[in-house]
Amino acid sequence: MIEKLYDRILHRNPGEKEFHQAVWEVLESLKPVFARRPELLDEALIERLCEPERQIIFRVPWADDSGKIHVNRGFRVEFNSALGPYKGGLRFHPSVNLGIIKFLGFEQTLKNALTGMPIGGGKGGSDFDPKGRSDAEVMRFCQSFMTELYRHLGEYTDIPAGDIGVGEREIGYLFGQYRRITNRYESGVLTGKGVLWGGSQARSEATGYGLVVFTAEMLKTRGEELEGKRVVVSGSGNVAVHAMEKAQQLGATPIACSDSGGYVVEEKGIDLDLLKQVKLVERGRLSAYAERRGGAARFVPGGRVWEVPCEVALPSATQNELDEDDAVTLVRNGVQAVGEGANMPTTPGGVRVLREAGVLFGPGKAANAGGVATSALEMQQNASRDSWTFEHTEARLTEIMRHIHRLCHTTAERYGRPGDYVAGANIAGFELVEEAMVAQGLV
Ligand code: NDP
Ligand code: 2IT
Repeated sequence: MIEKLYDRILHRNPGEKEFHQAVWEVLESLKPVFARRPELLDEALIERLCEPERQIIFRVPWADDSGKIHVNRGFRVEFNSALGPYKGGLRFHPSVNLGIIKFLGFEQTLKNALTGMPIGGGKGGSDFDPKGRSDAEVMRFCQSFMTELYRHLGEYTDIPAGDIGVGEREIGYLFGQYRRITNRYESGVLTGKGVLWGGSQARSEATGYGLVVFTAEMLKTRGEELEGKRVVVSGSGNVAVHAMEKAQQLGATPIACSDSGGYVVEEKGIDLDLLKQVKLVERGRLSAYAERRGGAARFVPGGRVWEVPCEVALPSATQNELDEDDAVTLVRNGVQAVGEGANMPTTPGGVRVLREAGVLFGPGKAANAGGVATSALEMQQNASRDSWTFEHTEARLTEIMRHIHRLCHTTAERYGRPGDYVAGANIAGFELVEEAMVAQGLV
């Protein structure tokens, strides 16, 4: 039955390979649920869950600094609003297409359910490449993007945030344009804002921090702790840098990270202040970080960061960046835990190798949910016109991550799959969304 269902979804959404992959992983996990509750199939719950409520595709014309005109494509997939308004980030990267946004929106729906916060799932973005563009060009692009998107948004309707290529700078330009068009200071319409103008403390740190809290919770189930462990992270953007920061605070040593040009390894630990300066402030290359560290760091152009031996691996760049061969290398080098900071960074073959080797594996929709959970905390602060301290916000984030860990752990046990966080996350997320959908009639 499940395979037939998957076949129908495949044919209905041709060419969207990342979306197919995300759906298949969830369907596979749900087998024990259908075995216990076959009526779910009659109610076409899966077909409904896999069909976005609304998909918006639009033209984004803009002029570069020399006056040359460019046309990009904008997307917003409003996936599921059973639990709350659509919520999820915007990705600006040349690889963006409908299939990628749909996979992200599908994952987001289940992830947001796991947080226990009242948020539905959505995702958006554009094939715009911000690399090498001036601030003025990025601003004009964001203004053009929002000039179409604003009509679909609202604090009770759809609330975007950042993702790859979208951070506080882009959220600022987008918010400014939304405010001008609507003549409303509607803080709750976007999250990831600057703290001066309605943003939450700890939002930029939240995904990476939450990822490390989740990974530490997994280790605890085996009587292990992060302290003293070597951590390898892929990417060197928002999620990666803050994951390294929290790992270091907890006594671990982040020894390697990467960007699209290669990886850097530094056995004594990455210099996080310099890394932040180079990657987050100057928007430079990791190779420049290594140059500035002199002999202390080694840069490997085009290399796979998973070659670096470690006990904890945190893939935090993009989808399908840790494959079967990488997993074999990690296992051979003695990895104990893998926590996904990115969305779907591990290929199905990679997941299989890690699981068969008994490595603790935290799937993205659970392990990286701290970002969107803190976005929901930002919405709470906006709704009550309040702003919390960093300490209070981080304490809430930590509590939410522990809750998600417990939920995944106990759900996996309840279905006879102890220690299987993939099954736990997919089943727990599905049960929450499904219950809300059924309660609301045929939606
Ligand atoms: P950033 O844009 O801040 O950083 C992305 C990093 O990943 C950069 O180092 C970038 O390298 C690298 N990267 C991106 N695409 C590729 C690619 N195709 N090949 C190789 N390297 C790549 O993004 P974030 O840190 O915000 O996001 C990272 C991941 O985390 C994404 O998968 C995102 O969906 C996920 N995520 C983000 C959340 C958030 O709150 N921001 C929340 C939950 C998940 P380079 O600099 O060379 O481009
Ligand atoms: O993938 C994700 O969870 C995000 N990019 C964050 C979404 C959000 O709305 O904060």
